[in-house]
Amino acid sequence: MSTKSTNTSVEESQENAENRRKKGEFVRGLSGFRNTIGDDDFPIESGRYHLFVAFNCPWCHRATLARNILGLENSISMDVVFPGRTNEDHPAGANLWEFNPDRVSTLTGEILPECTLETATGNNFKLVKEIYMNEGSTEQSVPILYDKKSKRIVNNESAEIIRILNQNAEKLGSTIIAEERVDLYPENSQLRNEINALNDKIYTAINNGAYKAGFSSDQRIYAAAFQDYFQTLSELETLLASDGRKFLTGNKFTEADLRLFPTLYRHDPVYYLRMKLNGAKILDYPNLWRWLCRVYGLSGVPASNSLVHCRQGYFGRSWNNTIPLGPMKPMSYPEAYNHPDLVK
Ligand SMILES: N[C@@H](CCC(=O)N[C@@H](CS)C(=O)NCC(=O)O)C(=O)O
Repeated sequence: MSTKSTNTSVEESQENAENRRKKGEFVRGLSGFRNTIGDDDFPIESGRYHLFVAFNCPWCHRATLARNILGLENSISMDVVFPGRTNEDHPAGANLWEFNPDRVSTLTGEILPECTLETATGNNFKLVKEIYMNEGSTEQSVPILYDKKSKRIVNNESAEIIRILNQNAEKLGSTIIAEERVDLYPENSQLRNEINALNDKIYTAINNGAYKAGFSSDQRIYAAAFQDYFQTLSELETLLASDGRKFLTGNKFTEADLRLFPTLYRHDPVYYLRMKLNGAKILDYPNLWRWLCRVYGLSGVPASNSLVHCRQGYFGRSWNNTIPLGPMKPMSYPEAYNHPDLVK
């Protein structure tokens, strides 16, 4: 077990992780592949890299947001797994991500058109686990940034994947000219400090905090996560209200916004129920709601995800195999995020 100190804006401290897990706390493990691109092993080339993602996974959502916002849809290819894991009757076992575009969604009664086969390794793997096994690893998580030329995993930590894409967007083949492209992590030390501080808070209390609330089986751990989550939402609401800023650090969208978005986008339709985060809806926070709609309105953001996948993935096997359909008021989601009466 690793007890080395961790960057808590990227990953959770592993101190006493086994003990904490035994007591019912959900503790997220560390990601094993932490390479970057731009050296001899992984040169920066357009068309060379690939993403493996699940649309229901919020960590993958970071990567798909970065890919779309930075204009990398044409130069970074992508495969999408089915949002539910394998069942007990699967020959490889249960709870695995699978590439299965023929699998029928229990929500829609149809296949999910975004799901793909595995197209990057040359092996037509059926399971994400096989991509890792091919490199002697027992991990099984998404997202993965993959090198199609050397056939190796570059990185499986979303916080680092988005930095890699941002830093190298131009040479990776962005279709957006530099002057018009968002810089998620601009070279300005004061701004970077602000982004880092927000990342730390948002990762701990919101992104990972939602999982701690939803997946821990100890009431006190759940209650602390619940409280921390809503306390942080209130702080962010106050921050946005303070001077009418459009985004978390001012008038430009940055990595801090990108990292907040996947959780808040899921909050009303999924996490409110599934993660037991039923203290309030984002709709109850006027500034956070406007921020959410504003980010949803950025080019490439709606296409970076699908709430059908989120609903299917989070509620699929639990909840008696039926998937809650709401909210319906004031209207359905994600349409609410760009409805003219609600986006003010
Ligand atoms: N640190 C990783 C965490 C990714 C992660 O936890 N992904 C989940 C899906 S939401 C996963 O695939 N877990 C492995 C599994 O459950 O089999 C990152 O942010 O990239």
